[in-house]
Amino acid sequence: MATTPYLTSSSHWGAFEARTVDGGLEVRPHPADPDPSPILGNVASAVDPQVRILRPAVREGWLRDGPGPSEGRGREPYVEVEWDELIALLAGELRRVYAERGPRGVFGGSYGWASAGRFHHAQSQLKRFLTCLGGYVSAVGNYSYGATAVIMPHVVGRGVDVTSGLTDWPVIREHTELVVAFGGIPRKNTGVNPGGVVRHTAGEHLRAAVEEGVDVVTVSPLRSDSPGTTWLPVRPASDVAMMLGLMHTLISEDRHDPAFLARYCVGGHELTAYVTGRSDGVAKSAEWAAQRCDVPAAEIRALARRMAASRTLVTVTWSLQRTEHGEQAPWAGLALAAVLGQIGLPGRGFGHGYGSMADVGVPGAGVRVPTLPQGVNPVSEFIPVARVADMLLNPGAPFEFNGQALRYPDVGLVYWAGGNPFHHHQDLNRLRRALATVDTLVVHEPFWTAMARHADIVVPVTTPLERLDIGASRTDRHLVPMHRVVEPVGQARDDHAVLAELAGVLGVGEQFTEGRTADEWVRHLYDTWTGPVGERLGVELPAFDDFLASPLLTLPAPPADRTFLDRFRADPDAHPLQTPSGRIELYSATIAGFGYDDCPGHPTWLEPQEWLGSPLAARWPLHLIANQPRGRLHSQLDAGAESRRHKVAGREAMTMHPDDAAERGIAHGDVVRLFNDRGACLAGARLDDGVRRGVVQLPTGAWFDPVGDTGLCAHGNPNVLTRDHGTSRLGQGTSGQHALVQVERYEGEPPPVQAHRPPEFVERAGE
Ligand SMILES: Nc1nc2c(c(=O)[nH]1)N[C@H]1C(S)=C(S)[C@@H](COP(=O)(O)OP(=O)(O)OC[C@H]3O[C@@H](n4cnc5c(=O)[nH]c(N)nc54)[C@H](O)[C@@H]3O)O[C@H]1N2
Ligand SMILES: Nc1nc2c(c(=O)[nH]1)N[C@H]1C(S)=C(S)[C@@H](COP(=O)(O)OP(=O)(O)OC[C@H]3O[C@@H](n4cnc5c(=O)[nH]c(N)nc54)[C@H](O)[C@@H]3O)O[C@H]1N2
Ligand SMILES: [Mo]
Repeated sequence: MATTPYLTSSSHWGAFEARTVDGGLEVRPHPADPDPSPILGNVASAVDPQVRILRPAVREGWLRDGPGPSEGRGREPYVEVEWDELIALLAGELRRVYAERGPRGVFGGSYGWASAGRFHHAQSQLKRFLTCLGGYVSAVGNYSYGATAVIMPHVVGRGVDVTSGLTDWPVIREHTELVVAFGGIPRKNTGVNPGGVVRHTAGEHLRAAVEEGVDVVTVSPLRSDSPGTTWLPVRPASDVAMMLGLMHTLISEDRHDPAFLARYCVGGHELTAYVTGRSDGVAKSAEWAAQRCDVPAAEIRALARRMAASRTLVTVTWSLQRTEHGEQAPWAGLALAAVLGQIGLPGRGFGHGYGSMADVGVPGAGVRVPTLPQGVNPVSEFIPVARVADMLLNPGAPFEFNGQALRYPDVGLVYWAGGNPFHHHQDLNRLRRALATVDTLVVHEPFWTAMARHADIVVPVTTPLERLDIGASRTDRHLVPMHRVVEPVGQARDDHAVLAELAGVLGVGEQFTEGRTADEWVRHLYDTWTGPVGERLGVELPAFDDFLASPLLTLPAPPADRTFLDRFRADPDAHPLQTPSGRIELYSATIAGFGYDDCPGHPTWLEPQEWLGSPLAARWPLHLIANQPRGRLHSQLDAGAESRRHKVAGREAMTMHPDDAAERGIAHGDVVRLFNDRGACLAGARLDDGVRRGVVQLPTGAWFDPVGDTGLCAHGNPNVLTRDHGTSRLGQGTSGQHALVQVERYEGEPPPVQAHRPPEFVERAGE
């Protein structure tokens, strides 16, 4: 047997070691990881030629007719070409678009997680390249916490990071008595963070906290989000109503902390007037809340009393803000903690994202990590990232964002590297129509994802297993050498190599590469990092070759004793927040001044269009939760063993309550159809009484598999069903976590899943 030695590498779900045995890949967790993610089970599929793009390819119609809007995207076959031809075609098209439209005609927003590795980070490479060419239209924010990222700077100021600067797990274990967790603390998500963590500790902290007696009350439609104590199966999208009901009990029973509100907050008065109904005539009582959230009023009252009597942490998962009016849940959660008066005390107060990411509550080394400089993009036009289809369908149209009145840019060329919009975006049938409008769509991908299958120019690129890099994350204290474990699959090249060659042809080669090869860049990034960081930390960091020869580099441990907003609590005059008032803004005059009815000046209950309380529920009686998949990261390595293990009947698993299934004649293992006005998808049925009645759960990430032009996805991608609508005019984040749907048993022979097979290839016309 030809066996290579194990070499280290890394992923967003953790570091690992890999070797080849007779050409096949064997992967095992990094020895330093006490709690490796099961998602490592997918890594071996990264080199599977069945799902890899093996050669450069061009859409038949684009090759024949040249650039222009086309319904052929996602429908026509591909012509495989030589690299030289691909580079010439792409360089020619970039030259044309930059000459005819200028940099404002190129969209380089290119959102997505790509792979771990600091130098070969696809977005950084692409943005640096497009900046060399004169710039590009960019995208701001992210899909993860787009609403939070916009609202929280108004509420607690720019200097406070509510997604990673939170109270550390050891402080929670020592001080917290009661956690009220809206969205739970889902263990399934704690393997992941951007760049990866080498030593996973969040899951163990969570388990130990519960074992040591921290009482976690999980407010969620899914029992699996709970670490094990009390489960309150809330109606989806009603959390803000429940939070207001809790605040009402606290205030009306005088269990709140008016002194805290007066000293540390502005807007306590407006909030109280709203909660009690003085301002709008509607008291947000426990009964009022119960009608919306389906948690009985007596339980809401009892919980509020316990919260006031305990050292209480209120946490909100990020999922709650990936919904219509998503700004309200984190804002109301923070307001609830403020009404309790416990913010800034150890183990008490507010958290946002425990169980959303591996590094929440786990401090990093507090130093920057090596990064490829992207240069300064001279183009100021941008979109909020989740408004991409709106931009393509409505160039020039006005839109609002965080107090600004803007217009959508008019782009002709869309260049994507390191993301999968057919994973992350909503209303995928609409996205197809949007992508049909552009002149040219360029996609760099290792795999034949739906995004690659909609591209005009398909650029086959390597995965991290095929290149040398540095694994590191802003919020970890370990760096891992990422070795070249295998040769490039097929004719794949590194993103960097392709862009470097294009840059050369387009006359900006020196600017892009600075005369370094990829490996020289990796060494350069490391060498220029060690000096200042070593000095700052007061340690001697190893030379690059010694780093490469080691399993990992560990930076000194910071104290894990952070308490969110403790300095502010200790002295708000000496440590004011960077808000207009210097205080927590429970009422924001700035936000109120924008005049948005979908995001008023204080946390407000705003009914979404799609929830079980809306008129639409008569037609679409089930609330879909489209959350993160347990068995993979997003759509990455969907064909891998761990991802497939969670599928049912060869399709993504949809989980529903046995009684909802029985009403529809659905049995475990059946193929089902989920549908609404926007589209439909097939899935495999899983029955579980840990799903609240009236709710179905279908995670994101099954590779989109459109069946002709029927609007049906054969594989189970929930984004055919979700609505492409901003959270509000303030944040314009994605609201893809929720949708109303109906589900039925699929009768007859279901269309086969084609997503993991390559597209159709043809010879060039005339050959
Ligand atoms: N309905 C619904 N939709 C959602 C969400 C939800 O809750 N519900 N959640 C949203 C969230 S939080 C997020 S973060 C997004 C995630 O959305 P994405 O980040 O777009 O999803 P990924 O599947 O990680 O896509 C990364 C792509 O990059 C490719 N890739 C990997 N390495 C490389 C490389 O080195 N070079 C290149 N060129 N490509 C590479 C992968 O093969 C993959 O296709 O999805 C969002 N979408
Ligand atoms: N295994 C795995 N882990 C991941 C990822 C992955 O793809 N796979 N992606 C990573 C990324 S990019 C991100 S941004 C984070 C996202 O982290 P989150 O946004 O926290 O993750 P989700 O799984 O989408 O949602 C968490 C839970 O919220 C619950 N929920 C949904 N709607 C409601 C509601 O209206 N009310 C209440 N109370 N609960 C609700 C759902 O039951 C769901 O399981 O996860 C990260 N971790
Ligand atoms: Mo995310």
